[in-house]
Amino acid sequence: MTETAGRLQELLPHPVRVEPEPDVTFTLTPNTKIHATSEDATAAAELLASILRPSTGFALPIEHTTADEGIVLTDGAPAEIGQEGYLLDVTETRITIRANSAAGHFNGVQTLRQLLPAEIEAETEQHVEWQIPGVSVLDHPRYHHRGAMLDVTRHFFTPDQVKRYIDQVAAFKINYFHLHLTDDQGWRLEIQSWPELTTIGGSTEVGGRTGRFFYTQDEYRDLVTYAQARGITVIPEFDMPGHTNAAQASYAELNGDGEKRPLYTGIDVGFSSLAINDDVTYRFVEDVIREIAAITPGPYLHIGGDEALTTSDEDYATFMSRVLPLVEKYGKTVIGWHEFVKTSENPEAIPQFWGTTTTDDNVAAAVKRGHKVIMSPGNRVYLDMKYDEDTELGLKWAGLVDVRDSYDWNPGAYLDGVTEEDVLGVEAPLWTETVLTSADVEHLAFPRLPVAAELGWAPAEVHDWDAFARRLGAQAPRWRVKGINFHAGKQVPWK
Ligand code: TNX
Repeated sequence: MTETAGRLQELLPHPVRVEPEPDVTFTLTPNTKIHATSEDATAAAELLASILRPSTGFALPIEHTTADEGIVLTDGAPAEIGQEGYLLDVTETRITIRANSAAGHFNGVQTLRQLLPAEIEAETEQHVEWQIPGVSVLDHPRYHHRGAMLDVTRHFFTPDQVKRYIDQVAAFKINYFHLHLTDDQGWRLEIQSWPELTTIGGSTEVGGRTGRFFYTQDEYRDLVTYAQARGITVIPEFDMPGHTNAAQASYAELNGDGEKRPLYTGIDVGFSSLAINDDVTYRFVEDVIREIAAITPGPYLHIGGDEALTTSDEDYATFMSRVLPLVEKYGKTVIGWHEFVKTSENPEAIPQFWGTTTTDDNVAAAVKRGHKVIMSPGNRVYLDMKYDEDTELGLKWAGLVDVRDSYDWNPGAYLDGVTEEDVLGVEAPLWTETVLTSADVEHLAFPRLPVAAELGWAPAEVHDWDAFARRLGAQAPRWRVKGINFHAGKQVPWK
């Protein structure tokens, strides 16, 4: 097999159907044009052009007509591939992506990207033959929700660092980016009606470094737009009623005793709580929800709800009974860490399972009431767990999670009482107690983020460790070109 045809065996996530056209190749040239025949197709065409132009040095103009040759993105795919699916056909003269929505076009673009030589990932002009193997691909995801979470509280990441990670996850068809924006150590988003949340609560991080460690609302909007242009919806999280020390350090009135808490730069969890029986708490929460809902086009708002260890069960239920309706009042659907779901009567609300067991009575009962679940089991897809005893970064409270551990589980048959139909998808969180730089992010996320993306997208039938490890290893040349600091562990045969 030629190197070009070999790329058809290396796609990650694995598509539903790949039919090679032997001996056919399409070659990108300085004269190639991109044609996009709808608004949805144009959004993805722009992303495609921005990926292809720097490394090819070609102009690749986008035209809004169809054509017999070149790259054509067009609507009107068969209904069976759904809203996120796509068809990709490569002949000698034409590449066609057909989809029913912008999401489908974005997914097709990411597949096409992997069919080009690894040098396509370069930021400067490369002199290679830009050949693409002849093929007919039909593809659609196993699950709708394929998420990545970044904790920007324990350590702050600048907008450029967040964009770098968004770019990296988009390549694997991740469609939700969950930003963990508030915690004990930091409040990271400007709230105009409570400005000290950021001037005080956004002034430090784990380890005690100080600076302007928050996003203005404009910076947040810009991140949302950046993600959208890659087919990704941002999910903002405001963690409550626990994990709130940064807010309590900013405003005395959020504490029952009227005293500001000291800023916290350690890594303990479970010690803080909003005052459950004070009305000011709910004015505060409503202001936050109103402001964030107004600048978040996506449907979800994540309310945290985890590890409220100093809050009694009764207080926790009281808090949620007042807060969950506020999220709905501002037009958003609730997501929360799975503990909260015991308090929810609205089956639209989504628990995100983060436990390390395969039995959870609350989640099983919620599924019976009609809730769908996002799967983030700590001992499988927590990207901050160490790979092995030698990993310098990371924690190990959920266990050591080597690449194969992160792959060998079935999201649709993992939790007792939670079946394939109950699962909305898979999300890989990256908590950052030990993570300071983009290189650190990449060391923990690569390769386990692509593993989670595979579990969220690929058909269950293709699940096979050896075949997967080979496809994963084949990504390495692309990551080297991009300068991704991946963990080259021994379980994977790296190319
Ligand atoms: C648990 S998982 C937490 C986070 C920590 C993380 C570290 C969850 C919902 N809460 O507060 O950062 O463990 O792995």
